[in-house]
Amino acid sequence: MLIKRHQGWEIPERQATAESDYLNRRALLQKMGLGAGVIAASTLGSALALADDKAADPTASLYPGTHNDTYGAPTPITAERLATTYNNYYEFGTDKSIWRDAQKLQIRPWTIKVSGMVEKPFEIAFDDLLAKMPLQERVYRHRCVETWSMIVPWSGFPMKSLVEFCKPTGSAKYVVMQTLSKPAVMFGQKDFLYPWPYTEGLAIDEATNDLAFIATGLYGKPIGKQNGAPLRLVVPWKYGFKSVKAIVSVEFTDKRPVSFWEKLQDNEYGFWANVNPQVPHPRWSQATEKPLGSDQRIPTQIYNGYGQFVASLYENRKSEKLFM
Ligand SMILES: Nc1nc2c(c(=O)[nH]1)N[C@H]1C(S)=C(S)[C@@H](COP(=O)(O)O)O[C@H]1N2
Ligand SMILES: [Mo]
Repeated sequence: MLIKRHQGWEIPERQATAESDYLNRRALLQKMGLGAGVIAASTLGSALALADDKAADPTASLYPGTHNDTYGAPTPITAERLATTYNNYYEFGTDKSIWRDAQKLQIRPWTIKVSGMVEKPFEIAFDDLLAKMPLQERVYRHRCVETWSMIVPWSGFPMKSLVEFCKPTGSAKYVVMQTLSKPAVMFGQKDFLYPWPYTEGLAIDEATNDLAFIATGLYGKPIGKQNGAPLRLVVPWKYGFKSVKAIVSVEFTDKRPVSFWEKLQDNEYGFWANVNPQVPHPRWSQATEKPLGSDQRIPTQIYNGYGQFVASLYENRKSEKLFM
């Protein structure tokens, strides 16, 4: 199958950070004669696998998917090495260097359970779901509530495609997603001070906003375990903790869920958690952020720069704590 690669995320050379592994890989592929605008997806997949010297993934040839730059082409793209070795994933520990431990997680077979207010509850294997979804690549900003940020090329499908596939009934108002429970591997889950499993939710109109995304890939490949394989939420206008990893449950309900961090500390981490530089965290300012790999802080933007796409969701919710 031939696909046209727009490569919209590729940034002008002058903006590229020298250490960007992703761009270096492009250069390598070009040297191998694979850098033309139109190349076979399967060839790209195997070339990337080769270049990465990683074990084969049965879905590798699907990536990166059709490039979609409806939501812009933010730059500079964070070095792949940084985005895949500096992570938040409390199931594997409370520091940032969990990437090695996360490799122990088994992601096949992987079943997603769809329940609650749906026409008919069902379970589906991850690979079957992936085969039914329209695979795209989008470059998004990511802003952690701790004030670090990154810009990465996710691959995956719109959350709204997943919602439509689940067939929620008219009474469903929220969608709740949960991470796998596996304390033997996710040893952080043995710590009973945390309300495991990690739970997050969105209002249905947020989940069906086209910006909300389910990532199954990153940097043109299947997403790594440390970043939430095999599938994780990406809601770039909200603080990063909303973007739940390693999803095994999707439930539709008319009751607003209480999410993981909200249960722990509701005065610091709310349900809506939209990015706003004007609303400080109780213990620190949110006015600026530090891009991974940079030693200079930059101003943070309202809705993390995505206001034109999502601000209207909150017009009738002004009485809520929208920004914490
Ligand atoms: N299951 C689970 N999902 C999670 C987290 C977590 O600890 N566990 N951390 C969140 C936070 S705080 C952030 S900033 C992002 C980090 O994603 P990344 O490691 O891919 O950058 O994942 C979010 N999703
Ligand atoms: Mo975060």
